[in-house]
Amino acid sequence: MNKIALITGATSGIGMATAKVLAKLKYNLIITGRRKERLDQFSNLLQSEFGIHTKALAFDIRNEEETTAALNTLGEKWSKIDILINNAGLASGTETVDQADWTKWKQMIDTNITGLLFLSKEIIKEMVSRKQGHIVNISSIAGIQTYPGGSVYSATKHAVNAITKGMRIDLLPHNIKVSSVSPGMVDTEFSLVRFGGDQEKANNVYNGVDALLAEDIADAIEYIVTRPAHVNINDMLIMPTQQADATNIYRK
Ligand code: NDP
Ligand code: 8X3
Repeated sequence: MNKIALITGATSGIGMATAKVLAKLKYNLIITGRRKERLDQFSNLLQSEFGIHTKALAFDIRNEEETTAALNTLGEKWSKIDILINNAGLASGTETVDQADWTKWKQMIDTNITGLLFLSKEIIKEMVSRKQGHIVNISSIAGIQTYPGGSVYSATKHAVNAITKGMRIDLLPHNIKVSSVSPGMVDTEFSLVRFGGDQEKANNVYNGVDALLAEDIADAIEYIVTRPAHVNINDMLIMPTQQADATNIYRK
């Protein structure tokens, strides 16, 4: 029987590329995101292109009731999740702390931390009862380094790193692997979202840089989830060649 993976935030970018990689490995996939039409279209594509079963769950990960309702539809067929990819997340704005936009801060905290925790908690229960599972949390270079205008986004990714380490310790007796991937700049919809749909500002982020592609991160995730049972990759920090760290970028 095919194994099952759940990927949050599979309507674009890293989540979408990861879904394709896991579909190629013949995982049946639960994919999530808010944009239902995109999700359903992608679900159909995965079925036809890779011959796998899929379940598309459209919900806002910040909303506990929506998340619970979505997970309650999994039933016997879909509840035994082998791999959980906690990918849904965002940065919103680049305001300095004195110019705080509370709504944006709250959106990042509620999505990147609270949403990740709430969904994981439900899925971990089943993994513990079966004594098997692998959780991969998508963190960031921002989880290691804070940069101007990135305080709260960076705080959320520092939190993801703390949660990853805590999960790894707590789940040690239950044979559950916990990994994280920490990318630098990846050319996805991330910057478009960060700048509220301003395409020009988003393009400027990647100006003169060969940024990472979503497929590069999916490739790393493929490596992480295909290691032998006795090997766990704790974290992978992956940068574009032209980016040394969060603030040192060489632009051609
Ligand atoms: P994208 O904007 O392309 O994808 C983000 C995904 O998250 C979308 O599928 C989106 O789905 C989902 N999402 C966002 N908010 C919610 C929500 N409230 N409820 C449910 N789903 C949500 O960006 P990336 O692929 O780049 O980002 C994926 C992860 O990678 C994020 O955690 C990000 O922080 C991290 N990352 C990104 C980097 C980059 O440079 N791109 C670098 C390092 C880390 P929908 O809009 O349909 O809800
Ligand atoms: C996204 C990369 O450098 O904007 O996590 O924080 S960065």
